[in-house]
Amino acid sequence: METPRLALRWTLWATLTLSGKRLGSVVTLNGTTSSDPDNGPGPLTFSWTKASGPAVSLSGATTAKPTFTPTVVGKYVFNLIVNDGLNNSVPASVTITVPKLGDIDLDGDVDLLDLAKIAVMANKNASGPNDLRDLNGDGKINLPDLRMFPTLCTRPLCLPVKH
Ligand SMILES: [Ca+2]
Ligand SMILES: [Ca+2]
Ligand SMILES: [Ca+2]
Repeated sequence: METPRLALRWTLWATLTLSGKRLGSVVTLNGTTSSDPDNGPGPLTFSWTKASGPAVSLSGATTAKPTFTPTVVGKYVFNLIVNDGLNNSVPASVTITVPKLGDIDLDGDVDLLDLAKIAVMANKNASGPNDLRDLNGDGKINLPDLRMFPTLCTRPLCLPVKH
């Protein structure tokens, strides 16, 4: 009895050094690199479940690429099991970090260090719908995002915690 091999990979945006996903944007999970060494007896089927994290509705939980829209800050952990018509794979797990809107460096605070990371990208296109630096989610990193920033600061005067 062999077990289907399974691989998870991040979507397009995984190559970013920014590992978080933007609050309020659709996140796509991707199980398409899962494989079965002998391609049978049946085509691979997919079963995603949420292992931990805030309540969320996963759309397409039996497809290769389900989606969800995080509306709450937190870490979302999903498990994927594939089945080849006979056997289940071992579960693979993926963690999606969704920081506060404006927390670009993922340290839990929204402060001037985060603003600096947005400012250096000013007038560029966002890397995709999950780009943390596109605060208003319009696909561009520009003045409206910089204007929005002060409303998001979690620190007095937006000043970082001194280390
Ligand atoms: Ca097989
Ligand atoms: Ca931060
Ligand atoms: Ca924007």
